[in-house]
This record gives sequence, structure tokens and C-alpha cells, in this order.
Amino acid sequence: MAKGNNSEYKKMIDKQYEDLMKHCQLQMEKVEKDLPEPREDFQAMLKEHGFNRRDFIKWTSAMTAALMLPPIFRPMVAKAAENFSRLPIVWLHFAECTGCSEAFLRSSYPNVDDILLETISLEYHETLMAAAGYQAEQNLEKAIHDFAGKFICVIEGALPRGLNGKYLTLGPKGKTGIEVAKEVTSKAAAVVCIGACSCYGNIQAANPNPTDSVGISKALGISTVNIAGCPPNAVNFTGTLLHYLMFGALPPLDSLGRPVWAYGQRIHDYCERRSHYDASEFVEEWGDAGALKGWCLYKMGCKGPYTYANCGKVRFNDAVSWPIMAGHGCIGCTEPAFWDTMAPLEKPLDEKTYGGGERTVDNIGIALTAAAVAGVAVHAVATKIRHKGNDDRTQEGKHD
Ligand code: FSX
Ligand code: SF4
Ligand code: F3S
Repeated sequence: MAKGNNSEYKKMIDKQYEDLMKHCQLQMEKVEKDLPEPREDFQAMLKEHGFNRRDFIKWTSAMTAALMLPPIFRPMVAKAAENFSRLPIVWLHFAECTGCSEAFLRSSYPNVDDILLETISLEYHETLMAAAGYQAEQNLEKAIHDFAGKFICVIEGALPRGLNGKYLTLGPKGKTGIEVAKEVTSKAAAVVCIGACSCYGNIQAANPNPTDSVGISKALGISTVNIAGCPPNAVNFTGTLLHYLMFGALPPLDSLGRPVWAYGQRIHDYCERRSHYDASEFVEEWGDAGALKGWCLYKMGCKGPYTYANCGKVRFNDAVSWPIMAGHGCIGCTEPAFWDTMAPLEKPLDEKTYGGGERTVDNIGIALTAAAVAGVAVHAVATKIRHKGNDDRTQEGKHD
């Protein structure tokens, strides 16, 4: 590109970021005006947990980069973190194992994201609140009334549709999960599904799916933000909410409803074992010499070539490790219907079906995940996402 064009291009980009920054500043002012006072003093909580200013700056840098924003946005990320507890959250549980809440709340070495989650303004959370029965139901009614159009509805778990929804009933009035979900999501500013169950049905929807379970989007015909994974990474949830606070809009989503900043890259493309894959150095048996040398796990069934997520970058448990680093292949837990489409989990996919040979791995990946890539779309308007319906093609894979 000619020098002149380069500087024109730079000017254009700078101007775009300037405008985005102005938008972000206005949005943060709006948050401070419209939403309740922060429930917790985030900085005081950080101090209490032994984090200093330097740790916090390090975290804001990492989060800004993860959200694909340039470093000038670091102060805005810091501000959004301080305002995190203003955002009212109603957290529902349907058919699932509660592993998602457990993964988010039980870290032995809390990091900044965990502290952020501790500050969250939970108007209602079935697992954590003390209330039960009628009192719990009243709390829910009050929360959706007081914060109508402003709260984020976070959902864990799939919705069984069999027996007219009666495989899952909740509360003293015995409402079905579908009834509760409809009631609450219709009043929410946005619906964020946490975990593969609420996103795509997951284990409940696996063959033969006796309860006819599906994810929230498919059950209700609404669009949802899908923080996929079983369980998902807390960073992908906190980052998405920080983005919402900063811009008043949800981040761009792919055609499976997943935020592109977190799920836009394939595991296989930034895997630390990739050089061994390229050199055809494979683990052939658990515990063999290749395993000890950290070789590629493709032949042990790793589904990294077909899976989109940032696990290798953000890792789990205070970024200590992630499945492939721990020595097991990826099982594709951020993809719809992975129990069926990625099975057998410890063997490569049938090479006859997919053409056979190592070189086909990329083709398989492209074929299986084409929808995810092709459909990358910017869903910038956050508050009106409900009742538009995600593309059915993208939900619950082969159970559609
Ligand atoms: Fe599902 Fe979460 Fe897996 Fe479990 O709530 S994503 S089964 S970790 O708990 O929904
Ligand atoms: Fe990594 Fe799995 Fe790809 Fe091997 S097949 S490079 S272990 S993602
Ligand atoms: Fe799941 Fe694979 Fe990440 S199994 S946690 S998507 S490495």
C-alpha cells in the first residue's frame, strides 16, 4: 500500500476509535445515572483479597486485549469493572448439573474475574439465595418488576419440552421451566445463556433425548448470547457483561450466538501442541513416550480442529491449565450437540466419513464449523435482542 494511503487508513481507524471512545464515555455516564449505586466497592474488595494496583492494571490490559480493543480503552474497562455491581442480574436454573455456577464461584485462588463475580448484583439466584418457596417466588416477581427492561437474565440449564414441559417444574405453584423462562426473559434487557445446556441443550438433549430438551433460544424462539462450554470460562461471561456496560450493546456474536471475541478462533489454530500436529508427532496411547513429550492428541480423539473457543488463551482456574495442557484432547464442549457429533470422545472422528488422512483435518473443521465462521455477524443493538429468534439451523445440531 502506498505511503499516502497508509496514513489515510490510519487516520480513518483513529477516528473510528475516537468515536467509539466518545460513545463509551457517554454510555458509562448513562450507566452511572440510570442504574442503582454499586453494591460493592470493587477496589476495596480487591485490596481485601490481596490484589494491588499493579495486579488490577495487568488485568485491565489483559481484558482489554481479550475484548479486541486497543489499549486506550483500559481506563474504560477499569471503570466498567467498578460499575459491574450496578447491573441487575436475575439468574435462573433449569435442567443442568450446576457445574457452571460451581466453576464460577468455587475457585480456590480467586483472580480478578472471580472478585468481579463476587460483586455481581444478584437480584435472584436459585442456588445462592436464602429464600425458598413462596418467598423466593415473590423475590423473583419483585426483581423483574423493579428492573423491567434493565436486568440481564442469566440462564443455566436446558428446557425439557416433553410432557408439555412438565419434566421440569419449579416453585410452590409448580410452574414449568418454560413458563418461568418466558415470564422472565420477556422483561429482560438481554438473555445470556451460561453453559452448553442453556445454549444448545447439551447432555439433556443428547441422543435419545427422552425429555425433548433444547436450549433456551430454541425453546422460546428468542435470540440469546451463548457463553458456550461445559462448564464455560468465567472470563467469557465477565468480558461479555463488561462490554455491555461499556457500549450499551452486546458484543458481536457468531451464528451460534457466541461472542466472537471469545469464540472466534479455533482451538487447533493456537494450540501449544500444534507444531507436533504439523510434524505428524502424535500420542498413540495414553502415557506413551509421545504423551510424556507433549505431542499432539489428535489420534487420542482431540476435537480441537472442529472447536471454536479461547480455552488455550485464557485457560481455567486462574489461568493455570486447560484440557489439552492437562493431557486430554478437547471434546468440543463449546459446540452444539457435541456429545453426539464429537463422539467417540477419545477417538478421531470416522475418517471414512470425513475422507481419511491427516490432511483432511482442516477440511473437516471447515465443514463442521462453516456456519460458525460464515455467520459472524454484528448484533450491535443490545436491548432489543429478544423474540427475534436465532437461526434454527444453529441450535441443538442434529436434534433439530
Ligand atoms: Fe450444563 Fe451448567 Fe455443563 Fe453442568 O449450569 S454446561 S452440564 S457444567 O452445569 O449447564
Ligand atoms: Fe492441539 Fe488437538 Fe490440534 Fe493436536 S489436534 S494440535 S492437540 S488442538
Ligand atoms: Fe471444552 Fe475443548 Fe475448551 S473440551 S473446555 S472447548 S479445550
